Amino acid sequence: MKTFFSEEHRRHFPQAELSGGEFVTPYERPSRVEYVLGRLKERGLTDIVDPGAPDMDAIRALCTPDYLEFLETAWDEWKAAGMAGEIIAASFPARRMQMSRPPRNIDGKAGYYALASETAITGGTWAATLSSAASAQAAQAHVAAGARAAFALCRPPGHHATADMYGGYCFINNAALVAEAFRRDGAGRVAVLDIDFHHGNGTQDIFYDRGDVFFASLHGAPEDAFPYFLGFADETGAGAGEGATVNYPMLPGTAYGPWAKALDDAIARIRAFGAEALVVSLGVDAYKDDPISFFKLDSPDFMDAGRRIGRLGLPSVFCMEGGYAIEAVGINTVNVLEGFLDA
Ligand code: FKS
Ligand code: ZN
Repeated sequence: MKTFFSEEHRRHFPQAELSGGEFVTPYERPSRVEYVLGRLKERGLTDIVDPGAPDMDAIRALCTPDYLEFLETAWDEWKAAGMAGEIIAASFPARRMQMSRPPRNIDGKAGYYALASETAITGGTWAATLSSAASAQAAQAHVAAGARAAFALCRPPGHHATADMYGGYCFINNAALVAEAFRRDGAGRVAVLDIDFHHGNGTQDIFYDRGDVFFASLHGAPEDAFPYFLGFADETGAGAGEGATVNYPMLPGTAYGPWAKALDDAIARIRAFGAEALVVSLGVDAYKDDPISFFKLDSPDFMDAGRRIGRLGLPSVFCMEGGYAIEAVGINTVNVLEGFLDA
């Protein structure tokens, strides 16, 4: 399996994440991918290629124009406004406030386009974000050209990003780019399977009313886990998309047994849906020692999960999402890929 990866990810390395009322070194940090690269090499998955430039037309088709302009210009505006630190959103359009008018002020704009305030924007964020999207796009092109599967080692991740919001360490929804690209390349029906510990609210939102893209997510129950306000079991899609969204919220302490049961159910539904291509939002923060999550999966469980996904037999693109137990991120991520290849 080929890996698509860009060194440009390094340009996104904020110093600060707002966590527990203090600024900490972000959990989502550049060293995460070093562990994945190291493990890929250890296991002989050494076909690692640079994706080249992103397909901007596809990115423009996914995101709103004003949101993209914000991402591209936010840092310069922030600096021009004399702000000393990194961009951290602090004011949000909340209940009964106006959501339809982006402010002129850059601090206001940050809040308008953010869905949470843990995620800082810096001078390199836009370049890194585009390189991450490019990896997803190149992985999809490789599979569309006939490969069974590809791994997009995306950083920053994407599954919390909507067409017009960033947050949860995400800026552009890489998995959604891949799903849309499969559709454009002729797949009538595509499925996104999100196994990251956190609900893929961005992906769900993008495809919620669509009958051509199925979305399934296994995650910490919203009552207990970020992003808190989406990912409930009764969210099943709308309009033409009714029945094409399925959520498996699970409680703190959930071990592999019940998690794998949910996975099997999601896989059965993807099969019944008639998907012709699969996108996996591959987060490994369901791991027992992950510092910000509460499931209890162990490393061999990730290989077993990969095997179950592989048995679907679909052309597949894996997009890297979360996972923060630094050394284990490499082992667990590559275990999913190896299980898949072994199915
Ligand atoms: C730490 C609280 C962290 C934000 C969690 C974001 C999770 C991001 C992710 C992604 F895949 F996008 F990276 N709250 N005190 O893992 O879902
Ligand atoms: Zn996550």
